[in-house]
Amino acid sequence: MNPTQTELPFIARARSHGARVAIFDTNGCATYERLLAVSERVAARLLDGRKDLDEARVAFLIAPGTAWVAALWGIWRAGGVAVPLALASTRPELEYYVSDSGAETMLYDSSTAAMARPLAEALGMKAIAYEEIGPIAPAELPVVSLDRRAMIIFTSGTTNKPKGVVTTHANITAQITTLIEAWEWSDNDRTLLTLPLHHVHGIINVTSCALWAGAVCEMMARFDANAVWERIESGKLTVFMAVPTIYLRLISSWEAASVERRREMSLAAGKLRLMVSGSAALPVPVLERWRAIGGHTLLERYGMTEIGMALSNSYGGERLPGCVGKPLPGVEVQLVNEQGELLGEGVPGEIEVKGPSVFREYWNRPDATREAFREGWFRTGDTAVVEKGVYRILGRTSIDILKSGGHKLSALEIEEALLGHPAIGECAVVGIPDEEWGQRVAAMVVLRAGTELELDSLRTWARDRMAPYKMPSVLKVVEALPRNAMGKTVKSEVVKLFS
Ligand code: MLC
Ligand code: AMP
Repeated sequence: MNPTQTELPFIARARSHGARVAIFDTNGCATYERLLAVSERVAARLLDGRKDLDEARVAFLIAPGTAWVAALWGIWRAGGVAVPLALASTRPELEYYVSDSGAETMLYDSSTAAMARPLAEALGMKAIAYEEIGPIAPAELPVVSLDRRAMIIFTSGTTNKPKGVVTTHANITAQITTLIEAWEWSDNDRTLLTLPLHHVHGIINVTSCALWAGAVCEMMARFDANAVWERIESGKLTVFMAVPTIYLRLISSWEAASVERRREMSLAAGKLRLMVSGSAALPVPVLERWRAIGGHTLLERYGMTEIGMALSNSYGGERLPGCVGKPLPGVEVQLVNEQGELLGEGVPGEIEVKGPSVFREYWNRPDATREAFREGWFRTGDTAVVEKGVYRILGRTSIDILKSGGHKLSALEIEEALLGHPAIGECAVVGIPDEEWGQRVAAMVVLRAGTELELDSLRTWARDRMAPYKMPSVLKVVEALPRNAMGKTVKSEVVKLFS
């Protein structure tokens, strides 16, 4: 902690950007001054006479836009820990996030009130509607040191319940500043957020980097390929970041346009200074197609909720297709074998990461936190190989972790939910390779005697129980799951049976 620090660095940055426009959303624009004023109001409302929230958790379910940023900043300025919730989550999922994080307050907006307010009431939380936070007597805001907890983002893993990843203000500052330096963000930039705001990709890489730099961040309520092309064609954007599925959607939209319009679209895309892909492997054919259409070799980088971004292709130099480049400034990366021994070039191993951007802990899970580190290095569970100093991701060490449309999913979590279906006696969930989604969620099930199950009815049943991206989109009913001599399901066999 810097002993002379009186306010968090992002606040000092925002002050220096003053009257510049920070955000464009569906309601109009907001300057940095306005963001500061509104977030101060949110902080005062949350404090409600207290001097400091002292790391109390505040969950918020708010659509992307000025309100979302003001909520995040307000929570931070009041000394709270922000728990951003996913708009796509179902009620049982939200209940879990709120209960597990021990959030005392729920902030929501008019678009989420129908879900958020009854949930908060049922759980005995304080519920605050963003629109109802009116002018309020200015409160003295606490001094929040950088080593304090700032945010909990839930991530699915090798357990059947998601874990809360806790980052401090220092972690978040490091996650932002490494990207500002590597990708040369400046106040001349203008970006477009199309990603959900419950993952680091949208929260850190797009929104927080833009606002740190004094850039303009346009925020869309949700991804829409045609609307993104319109913004690209406006000629105003300089930076765009997305997951591979989004680039595929943009390619389809381009292909559906007239020859004349395509020319304009391509010309406009070529004017951006930086286009980045991440959160899942970017297939080389997609990179090549985008190069032909958009005139960019997409900059692919590698990251994770627990560490922010770790590896990145070069901004100014050569970008190698199928590779994720080298460690970002301030991030240490190494490859090790199962015994934790360091590996040399050309030998595949697990990626371990160290540095100020690495998270502090899994919320309330000291054992999981301990297991996630080896001698101070965070064990990512991803396998890679280094060739001429450049990293190439080979996959995950656990078959139970899936990536679909850029969302990390736990097969175990989905299996647990599916076992609640009256017709399902046993099930195995796997990810099967898919051009559009990277992986598709596939469920193999053994039915209870006398029952039947179709994919459509399973998805209808699942709608109230899991977010759309977790729902199986492939179903196979079998007499028995492939099992080994110990009776354990052999997931690799399950995958083969789907192909
Ligand atoms: C949605 N659908 C899927 C699906 N997701 N089908 C199969 N697999 C999936 N994964 C279906 C829905 O059920 C629905 O079907 C239809 O597609 C439209 O659903 P939607 O919810 O409207 O989806 P859409 O808006 O099209 O979403 C696609 C997307 C979204 C790519 C925009 O998935 C997305 O925003 N992904 C980004 C996630 C992200 O930010 N990841 C970063 C993690 S951080 P029907 O039949 O009902 O019409 C991280 C660290 C790092 O990874 O390195 O960055
Ligand atoms: P999340 O836990 O949602 O933050 O997802 C992080 C995971 O996404 C990593 O552990 C990787 O498995 C995957 N990932 C992120 N970027 C890439 C990439 N460029 N290539 C392949 N996998 C990636």
